[in-house]
Amino acid sequence: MLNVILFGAPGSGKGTQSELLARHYGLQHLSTGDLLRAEIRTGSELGKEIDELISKGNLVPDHQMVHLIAHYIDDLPKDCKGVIFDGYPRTVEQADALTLLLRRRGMDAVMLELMVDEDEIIKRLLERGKSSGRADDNFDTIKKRLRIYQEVTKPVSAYYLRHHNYFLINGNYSMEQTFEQIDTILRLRGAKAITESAGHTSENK
Ligand code: B4P
Repeated sequence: MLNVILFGAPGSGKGTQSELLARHYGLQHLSTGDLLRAEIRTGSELGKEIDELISKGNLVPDHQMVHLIAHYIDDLPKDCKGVIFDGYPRTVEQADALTLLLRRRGMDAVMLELMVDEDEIIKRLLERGKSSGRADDNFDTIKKRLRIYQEVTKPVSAYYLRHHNYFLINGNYSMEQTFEQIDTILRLRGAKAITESAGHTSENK
């Protein structure tokens, strides 16, 4: 299985690149942000608590996130080729939990960190805010999320660097150019792209 952690600051393009990768390699895409927003839309008590946190730019507590990920991994289909973890882990505790959950199943994960300049991030998120309807896509909340990212989330990359499962991607380029960098790394690691033709799926050598 090919498990990829797409890591980076808010707005660095994790969701965008995850969608391209999921299509190209036939991987499952787990966006914790999307999962949390889906819970908010149900109107449940849990959803209300999550809404309160996310809209103010805070992280959801580790125990809730770990619970969610454990269920997700348990429910993966038998023929799963791998998972893209988009937005998880965001703390060292979450990284520890993921390592254990994967190790129990004889798996590991590679981290790809998207590095993007702060000015570019703010520009992208303000642009996204014009149509996203997301309560966290405004200047003050973006600045707060970037601060939390530096203090709490960024140390997670050192964790993967120590285990030699880490690659740095320059995410300042266009979506296509950024994807090319990721694709090159994954191909060098032996990943195979899928191509859909005439109703069947075949693998590129
Ligand atoms: P997420 O939903 O994960 O989203 P994000 O960090 O805001 O954005 P992402 O990096 O995916 O950027 P995108 O591709 O959209 O997090 C939301 C919140 O959920 C968190 O703040 C937190 O509260 C909570 N949460 C999620 N996971 C959690 C966890 N594990 N623990 C605790 N809390 C958690 O790109 C941004 C914009 O840029 C888009 O409009 C896109 O079109 C554009 N763009 C992307 N790439 C571009 C490029 N190369 N050039 C130009 N524009 C580009």
